[in-house]
Amino acid sequence: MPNKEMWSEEMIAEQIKRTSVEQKPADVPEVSATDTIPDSNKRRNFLVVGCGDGGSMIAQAIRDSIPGTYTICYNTSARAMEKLKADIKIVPQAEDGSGKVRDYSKDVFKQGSYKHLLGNVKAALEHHTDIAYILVTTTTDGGTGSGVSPMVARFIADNSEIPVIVIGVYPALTEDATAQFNALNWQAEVEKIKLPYMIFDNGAVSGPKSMVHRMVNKEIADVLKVITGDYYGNSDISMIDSRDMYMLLQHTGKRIFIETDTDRPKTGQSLDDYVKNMIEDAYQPKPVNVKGIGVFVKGPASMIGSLDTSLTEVRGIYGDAAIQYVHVQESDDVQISVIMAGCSEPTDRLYTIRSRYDDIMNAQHDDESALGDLMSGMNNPLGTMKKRTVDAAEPDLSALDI
Ligand SMILES: Nc1nc2c(ncn2[C@@H]2O[C@H](COP(=O)(O)OP(=O)(O)OP(=O)(O)O)[C@@H](O)[C@H]2O)c(=O)[nH]1
Ligand SMILES: [Mg+2]
Repeated sequence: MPNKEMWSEEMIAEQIKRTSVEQKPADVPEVSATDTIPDSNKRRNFLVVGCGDGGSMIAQAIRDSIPGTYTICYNTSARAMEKLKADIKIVPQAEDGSGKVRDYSKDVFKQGSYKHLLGNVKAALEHHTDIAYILVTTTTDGGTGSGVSPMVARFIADNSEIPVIVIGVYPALTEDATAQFNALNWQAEVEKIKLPYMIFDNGAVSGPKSMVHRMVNKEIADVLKVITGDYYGNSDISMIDSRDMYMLLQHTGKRIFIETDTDRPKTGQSLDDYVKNMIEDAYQPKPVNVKGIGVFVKGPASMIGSLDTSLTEVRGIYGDAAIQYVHVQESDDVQISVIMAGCSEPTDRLYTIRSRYDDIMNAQHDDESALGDLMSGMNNPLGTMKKRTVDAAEPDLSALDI
């Protein structure tokens, strides 16, 4: 009987195959099965890379709400980062904001920040081997986060093996034309980098800015718990495990819409109706052309027994998904969630951004200066003054005596 050290690769492969189907002959030493059978009850932790002010605040909100999250925040403004809670903060020296210019932010990043960022991402992945997804969070209408986030996400995805998801927030329609312009440019770049992404929307909430930010950030952290496994555990009824989640998020990819709620469906209310309401109320543009759906239902036996998880009506409206995973779990508390992946761009919302931009720009008139008319026929009452000569070599310090 060979001991483990003497096994050939073929023997190990054979043994892994056996353990994965749980056939363990008594005379062969046991090989840990954790590599072959993913533990579905394991948390799927995040490394979050926050870009810019808003993106870093979102990273912080996720960190506050989901234990096990590791955050790296990148910003061009050090002031905003002072109070921020993050595991790593990266601020390029001598920078102070981007002035809402996306290209400026990209240039700064390309000049060297990318090396610091990647070094820190790699170190984090080495120390935290339980990280399942990397999230790149950003607002889409400033300069810093909007400018760098697509290239940051692509760059990390190209240099690590962990799946990357981009999370962006569209601006409220009350933001200026530059904001609307930046958001459309961000959207175009995010489609170009071909990574899965989620969109949240400051325009979906009305109220004072700080409140809107807080609510949207909280919502982002909340729906992400559907991915980590915070909300759903093992179930002997029907299970979405880590591989299913990966297929939905990464393989189906494109735009991903996730929504979750804790209300119990009203008596007689169908799951279709419940999910339609959830989509209406989301702080995200509605899903379009859905290709993959994950349905999660957790609740008492009386509730889960009466809900039809096929979502025929929802699929009729938002896209008849080619693949559907279902999780049903008996539990005292209620949690109902959907993941809709493979969505097309949220075209309707993008049109509102464009028309807001047009409205502002069309309202801008370059008023002709009336000064020429006002001053015609006037002469200086003091007569013509001699032009003062300035000595370029010697500064005029006279003003300092005042
Ligand atoms: N949801 C949300 N939106 C925010 C937050 N902070 C700022 N915003 C919004 O994000 C937009 C862009 O602002 P910032 O995130 O500060 O932009 P930035 O990436 O730092 O880029 P610059 O400041 O232009 O260099 C504005 O419309 C803000 O109202 C936040 O914490 N959450
Ligand atoms: Mg900023």
